Amino acid sequence: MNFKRFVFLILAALALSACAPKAGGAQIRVEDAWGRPSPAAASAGAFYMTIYNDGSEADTLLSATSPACMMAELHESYMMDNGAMGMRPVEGGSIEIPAGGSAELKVGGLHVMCMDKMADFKTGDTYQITLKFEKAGEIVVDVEIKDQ
Ligand SMILES: [Cu+2]
Repeated sequence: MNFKRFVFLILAALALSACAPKAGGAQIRVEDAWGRPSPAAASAGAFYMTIYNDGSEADTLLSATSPACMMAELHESYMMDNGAMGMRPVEGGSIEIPAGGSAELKVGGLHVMCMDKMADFKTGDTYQITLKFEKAGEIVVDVEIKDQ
């Protein structure tokens, strides 16, 4: 093996190891991101998804942004004093994803509130949303608009 080839192999090995997931830490995976169809006249819409943490450290979803929304907030639904369902920003403004666990954003529970929507949400449309995690950093997810 000549020296040049040796150097190439070392560099290739380094490049590969840079791509491998880090041992431990938070390893975030987002599945089934979706939202209900709604006309642009409806000023807000909700996005739902399940966020898995396959790592050994808890991580925290800090915020969300999307070109489909002027602003996005992390919300929770709750029972108001009068028995009706209301919603509000989550306490502390963030959602923890436990190590080896998951957080389910679902109808009647946690959700990403898409405020001042920039578009009609039509069945079959897909919008990108960027989720920012404390440890995992930014993760871009496709949200599918569908009836469910
Ligand atoms: Cu909401």
